[in-house]
Amino acid sequence: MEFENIIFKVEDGIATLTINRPKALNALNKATVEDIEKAVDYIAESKDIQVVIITGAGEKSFVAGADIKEMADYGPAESGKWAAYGAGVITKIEKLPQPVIAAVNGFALGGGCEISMAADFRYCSENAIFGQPEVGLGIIPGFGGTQRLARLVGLGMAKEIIYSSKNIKADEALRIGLVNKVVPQAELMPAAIKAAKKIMAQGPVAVQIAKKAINNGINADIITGLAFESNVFGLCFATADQKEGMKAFMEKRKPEFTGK
Ligand code: CO8
Repeated sequence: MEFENIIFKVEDGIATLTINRPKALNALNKATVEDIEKAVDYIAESKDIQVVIITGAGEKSFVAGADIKEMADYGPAESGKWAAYGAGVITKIEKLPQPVIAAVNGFALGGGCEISMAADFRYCSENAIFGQPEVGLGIIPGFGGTQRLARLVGLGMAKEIIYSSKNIKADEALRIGLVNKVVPQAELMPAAIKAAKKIMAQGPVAVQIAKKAINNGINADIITGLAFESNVFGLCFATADQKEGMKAFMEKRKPEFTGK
């Protein structure tokens, strides 16, 4: 696969998608979002990829938002179309069957914060800065920020961040639950890979079913979510991994999962 604005590699079951426009602090122009979509579509069909890590090139920025220069002269129709397309690609990331970790290595502003929030969880470097600065540009978050931020950090916190274009530094991001871990820049990718490997040591089918149950439930009422959980809990017992996982427990050994 050929890409212009991302670096995509797969190694030992881990796909790393690096957004790579460092001169523009990895801002998302259309060509970059198209690259991301192509890689995400590939990942969704892959049987070899078990975990995905999304990061940005360089040590300054994860993604500094949608490309302001590209959209500055848009009218309502064009900008609405762009927002719907970008939001759709970001939702594809959220819906990937595999767990996705965002390794946020610097600015995660606007569309950058929004991409990171579509991951299952976020680790960041000490210099990371999160924010939704759109209202300062006379627009609002358009790649899912008004929806996902409130779900992640609560209504009041999300409203303050969005209404005031407030920058959230790494330590505050950790305090409000936007990231799970803050590490020095050099330790960011090793920490994300370590988290990926810990996930890969579990039953792969079970991990993907758990992701589906959590994501379906968060967007539904609890009764619907619990019903979905019971149904897919039952499905786990149709897998070889369930037989192996429980047998290994009883035989006091490590399970050897096959992902079937
Ligand atoms: N778009 C385009 N170019 C950018 C962007 C961006 N979002 N961010 C940085 N760049 C470019 C700069 O223009 C500059 O380019 P050049 O050297 O050619 O002038 C280069 O990157 C380096 O940036 P700075 O010189 O500004 O670097 P600083 O270290 O001084 O500042 C900041 C870093 C604070 C990150 C600053 O660049 C900044 O504020 N960037 C914009 C952040 C922002 O407002 N992001 C939100 C964008 S809007 C958005 O994401 C909406 C998403 C939904 C879209 C819906 C579509 C309709």
